[in-house]
Amino acid sequence: MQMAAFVGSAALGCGEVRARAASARTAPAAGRRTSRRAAAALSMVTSAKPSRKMSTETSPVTLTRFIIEEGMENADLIHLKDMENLMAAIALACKKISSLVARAGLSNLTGLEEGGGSINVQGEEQKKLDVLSNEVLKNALRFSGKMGIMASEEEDKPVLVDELTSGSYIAVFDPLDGSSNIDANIATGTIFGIFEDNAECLTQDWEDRIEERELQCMYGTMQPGTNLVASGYCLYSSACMLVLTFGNGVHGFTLDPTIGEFLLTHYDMKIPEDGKIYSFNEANEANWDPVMRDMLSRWKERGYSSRYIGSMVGDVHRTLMYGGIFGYPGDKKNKTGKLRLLYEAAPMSHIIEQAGGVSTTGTERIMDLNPQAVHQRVPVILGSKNLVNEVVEAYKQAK
Ligand code: FBP
Repeated sequence: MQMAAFVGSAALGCGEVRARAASARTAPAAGRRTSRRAAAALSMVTSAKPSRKMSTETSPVTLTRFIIEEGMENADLIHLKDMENLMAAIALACKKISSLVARAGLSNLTGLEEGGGSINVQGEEQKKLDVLSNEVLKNALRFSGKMGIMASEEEDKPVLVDELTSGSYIAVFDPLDGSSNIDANIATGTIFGIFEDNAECLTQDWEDRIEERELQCMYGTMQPGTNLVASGYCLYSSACMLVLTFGNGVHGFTLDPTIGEFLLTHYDMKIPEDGKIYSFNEANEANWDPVMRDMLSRWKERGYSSRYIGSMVGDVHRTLMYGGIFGYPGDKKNKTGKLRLLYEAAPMSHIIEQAGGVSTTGTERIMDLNPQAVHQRVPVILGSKNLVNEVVEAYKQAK
């Protein structure tokens, strides 16, 4: 739900309402009619009864205020108390990464780490901002006092948080998704998921059995999406936006650079059940299986539009807002596709399902998948319920 005022059917932001009110004061009769309505709308915006579901000029709903009130209204969401610190840490890291990304060209932060010599566990050349964003997010989480283990796209294996500042949550994250787009200032993002420690790797006294403990913690990290207690992404684009779920709906917070706060702008986001946009890297089509190739031709026959940024966060965010279908299916070259289950597909599936959409490999619900490795890849097809279910049905028929 966006903060706005309505004149006829047109949604007007504060600025627009003020502008109309000012111009109507000098305009002839017809203008005056609009001014009365615009003025009424303006007073509605400024005098709207503060609600936790809507940020207004006089009552901005910050992320922290939202989590506190969400906790007071939903006693069953037992993790929310801990989420205050955790989300404050993640929000701080995202603000920092947003500013680093925005100033990359000005501060020599574009290009490859060590001129291309730094390769991550996936065999990808790390960008300077991949490495920096990873450090920023790790440190923010480390000092939240809630984190026990962190698994990142940029870390070979899960990182244990030292005793002093550790807690019992597990964070999985892609610190800067879509890094191939950074140097061109195209939308990128951060993806994160939060689990509880279910392998007692953080609670048991391991004495000096370090390796055994590391192994146990590795297991603790590899949990199915259904165990996620919170998931989200932060989009770095024309606006910086944090979209998240605690398992009780999806909410969007836009960074207000004038006060440096994420403010609630999208309460209870719902993905349209249908859509007319497909978002796939069609360059891989020749290697897709017949079901996906047939689906693509069906979408084209129906005159759907193709939109593909090449940053999962950007493509999924648009799909959430407008409806449609996004995917990176498996193909002859990469049987399991490209996207990572633990810190890309599972958190994004949590968000999409909480917004009323569907997320699948084509044959399995992604949230049910038990990761076998931290950097395991998985075919991903997600988005509007009716579009994705049609793909699931097509795979069933193809069996
Ligand atoms: P990283 O940038 O975090 O490695 O993520 C992978 C990614 O960039 C996704 O964001 C995006 O959806 C996909 O790869 C694009 O892949 P391709 O360039 O093969 O279409």
